[in-house]
Amino acid sequence: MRLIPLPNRVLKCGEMQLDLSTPHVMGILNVTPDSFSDGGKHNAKDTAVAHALQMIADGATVIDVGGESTRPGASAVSVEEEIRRVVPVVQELAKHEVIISIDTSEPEVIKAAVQAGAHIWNDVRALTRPHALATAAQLNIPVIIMHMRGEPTTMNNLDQYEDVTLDVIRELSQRVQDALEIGVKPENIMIDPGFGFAKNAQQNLKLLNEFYKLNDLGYPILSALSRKRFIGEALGGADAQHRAVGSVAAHLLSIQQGACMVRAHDVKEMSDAIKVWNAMNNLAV
Ligand code: 9MG
Repeated sequence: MRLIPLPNRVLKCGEMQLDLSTPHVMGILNVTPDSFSDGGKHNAKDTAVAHALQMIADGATVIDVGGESTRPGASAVSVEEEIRRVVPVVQELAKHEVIISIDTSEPEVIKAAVQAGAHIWNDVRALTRPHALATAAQLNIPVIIMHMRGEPTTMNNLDQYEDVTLDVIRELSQRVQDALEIGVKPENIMIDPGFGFAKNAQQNLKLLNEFYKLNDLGYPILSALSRKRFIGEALGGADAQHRAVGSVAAHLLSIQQGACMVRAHDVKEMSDAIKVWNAMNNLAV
């Protein structure tokens, strides 16, 4: 592991700007039917928005809204259904001072979401769906290009690497190159090594230990480790609800190595950890 200062860079998100010289928390807002089902007591949209507002109060500067579950075994969702889940929430969040990212691989979903006020495209499939590259160039918004092999349904059989870190860097670099060639601006690109996507526990740990090597690509880096299975395994088999501290620790290790944004469920805990990290870094001695 090597310590790396964060880049002096700004991400332009519509009228807002994100200063990437200090780490940011991206709060996770899943708007799949199972995420906010409370037996019909509250409207699912209102419950989702209330959760997002709480994450903002807890320190999130970005909210990542997702209407498709990428867990292995999750059922496919139509574009129309994804739009129906995501857009009303985005319309509501756009009334607040927060940067909205959309976790989708579908060009029609991101177009509808941007129309409704979203700022960033977070694509776990790295703009591989038909027309995705051209749409990213045309929308001229920041895009998060994540490393994965195959699809969430097939990725677990695709974890053969010579050297996981170097292979991820090479494959991400190719996706970035494809984006640049079609006209995506370099200042709109963020990268993400895709922890847990087509990687086993040992490979995820090696990637975390060598996270600093991703800086060689020259783009701001998102790290998304929150409650992932390998964190649970490192904790001796903790279930998802008991992985907050392990996730915060792993995220901090990635921040030390250059991550300028972390995608988190446990926003308050993560923000507190970053406050300590910032205090340490701003020491004038
Ligand atoms: C939506 N989503 C789930 N896991 C993710 C990860 O590791 N990175 C990014 N960018 N998005 C993710």
